[in-house]
Amino acid sequence: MSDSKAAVLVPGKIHARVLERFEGKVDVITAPAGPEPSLSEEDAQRITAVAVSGSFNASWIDALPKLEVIANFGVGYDGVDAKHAASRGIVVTNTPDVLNDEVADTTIALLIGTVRRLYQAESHLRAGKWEAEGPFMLSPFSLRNRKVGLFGMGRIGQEIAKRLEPFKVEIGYHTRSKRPELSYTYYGSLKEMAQAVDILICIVPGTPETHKAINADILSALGPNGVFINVGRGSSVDEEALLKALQDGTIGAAGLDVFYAEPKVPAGFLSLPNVTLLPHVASASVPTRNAMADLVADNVLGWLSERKVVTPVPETPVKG
Ligand code: NAP
Ligand code: 8YV
Repeated sequence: MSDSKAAVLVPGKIHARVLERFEGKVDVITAPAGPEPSLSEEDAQRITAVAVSGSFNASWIDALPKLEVIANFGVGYDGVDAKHAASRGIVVTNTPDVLNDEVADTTIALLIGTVRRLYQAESHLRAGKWEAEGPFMLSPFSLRNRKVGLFGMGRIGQEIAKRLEPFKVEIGYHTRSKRPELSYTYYGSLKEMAQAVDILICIVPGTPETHKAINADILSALGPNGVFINVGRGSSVDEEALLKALQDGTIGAAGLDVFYAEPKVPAGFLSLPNVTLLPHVASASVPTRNAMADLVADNVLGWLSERKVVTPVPETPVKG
């Protein structure tokens, strides 16, 4: 390794394109991911940038005295301690916007798949049951005459809402601040919205405020015809309460792309007929993940060459 190049730490795995973009421009230092840093003192003293997909906590940040920038692979940066980084003057970046359309498309697919039990219908066909036993059951639910409430109406939430318009459903949302430019119904509280709608889509970031916000009380307000879709973060859901609500008919169905302790999925969900489960794939297409990888590389290389980043997070604002 040449000392003249900047040293960039990649803890754990990252999209291959990030590493391709770094080739010949920086020295990449790899380390096993985990709660505590595992690095030589020599490497720790050299590292000025980090590219991470997953978690980067205060212990890692404090192990790197020369650290200047942390580029997160993903728009949600709940795994990175951005407040701690800000207190040390370290810039944090994420990957907003380039994934909005992909995630919104996947949300609509997950919603319809869940409401109409399409994944279960395909399993029926694949198992030879169509021929052996007859047609798949009628889906208990439909999108017809539905009211949809979005918990979160940011970059992705707005793309989901736009896609819902042609489905002729009523659309509302709950966020902390009303967006007067939007014509959708605003609800001042999550509970009020859960009472008023019968499909609830979660697309808020994972924060202390949204932690387990979807609890037994909210699910009970959503009601027995209610459908819950989560494409935000698993941490926003009390999974025990959700499992119970699906088992005892407190709500009707759920479609989940994200889980509290990924990649672990509570076993109870696997045997339920009224749940559709995806392994966190909302942005997982080759073109969209390439665009996210490019943004990570642009942020790191831009900072190292010109002290400029494309997409800083609000906790660490930097002039582009
Ligand atoms: P964004 O533009 O920052 O929007 C976040 C929205 O959540 C805003 O409308 C915000 O409104 C609202 N919000 C935040 N905290 C809230 C709270 N305590 N109560 C109510 N509303 C709250 O973010 P985005 O780009 O749309 O992404 C949203 C999240 O989606 C990401 O952070 C990530 O966790 C998740 N995501 C998941 C996948 C996946 O693969 N499943 C892919 C991409 C993103 P206010 O600030 O007015 O409250
Ligand atoms: C990615 C995401 O799957 O952008 C996000 O916040 O959750 C997803 O797009 C993830 O960040 C990469 O592993």
